[in-house]
Amino acid sequence: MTFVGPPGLPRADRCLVMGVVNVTPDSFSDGGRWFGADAAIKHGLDLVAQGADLVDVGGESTRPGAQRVSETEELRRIGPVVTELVKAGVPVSIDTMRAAVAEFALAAGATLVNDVSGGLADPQMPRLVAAAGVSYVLVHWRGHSRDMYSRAAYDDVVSEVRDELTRRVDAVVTAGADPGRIVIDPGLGFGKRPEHNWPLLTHLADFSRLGGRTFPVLVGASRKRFLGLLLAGPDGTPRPFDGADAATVAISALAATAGAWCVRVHQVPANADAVRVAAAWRDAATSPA
Ligand code: PMM
Repeated sequence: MTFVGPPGLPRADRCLVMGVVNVTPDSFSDGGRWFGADAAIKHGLDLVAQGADLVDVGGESTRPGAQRVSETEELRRIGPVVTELVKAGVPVSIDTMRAAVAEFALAAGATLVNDVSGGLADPQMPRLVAAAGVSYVLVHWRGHSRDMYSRAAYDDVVSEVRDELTRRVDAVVTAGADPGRIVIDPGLGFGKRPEHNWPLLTHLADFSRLGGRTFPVLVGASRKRFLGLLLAGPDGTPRPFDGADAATVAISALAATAGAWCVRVHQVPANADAVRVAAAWRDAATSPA
């Protein structure tokens, strides 16, 4: 796998760290904490000061069971946050399934569109990404959060997710997008049960080669429920999300060692350390002793 990402995005000789700014009242782990624009802007700046290479701003929760927000409300949430972070020189990714929201953010200076629906939620998205010539995170997805577990059935999760991602890449490229600007994400937790996420993680390299093309891979494991379940107490109670940060760091180290291009995380400092450890590990593994 490759650390080289699409043009126009931060570059490093290691896996990048994307810090999460959820401007939502109801996201899984941090809903409500950065809901006001000022708090969200400060949080984004703090994440960069802590070592984030870019910041992912989202105005719609995708936690399991979440209902959709209106486009107007999503724009109201992300607008000032994207605008001010860009003004401060922060590389901004916009986490949205809506072409109109992506379009607003791009006009405000965002450099990456992160669409957890892989272009399925809004048929305008592939065309927008193509016309804008912007980099695009294409995430594996089978349907909206309100009922996504009903679609979480796989015989062979790795090959089915690969096949579905390949079809989405073809659709986005057919709409005119530059394949060199696509980042692939296996979509941990999106239409996946906890047991589906582990084989996806252990086969990350399989997602960097799709349909004869090579792609950078992004991993979004941070604080997800499958980590809380792994770390459940003796009575089976899942570990609360904020007790899953060390497990997230472990995943970041392992994913970066496997060659992931970027990890999307809520807590930056220890993950920024983890990707540096992974880079040293990879370098030593490939250099003569
Ligand atoms: N997960 C969430 C939101 N956006 N984007 C990408 N590319 N990959 C993910 O796995 C992903 C994402 C949900 O997480 P949160 O609501 O806890 O931030």
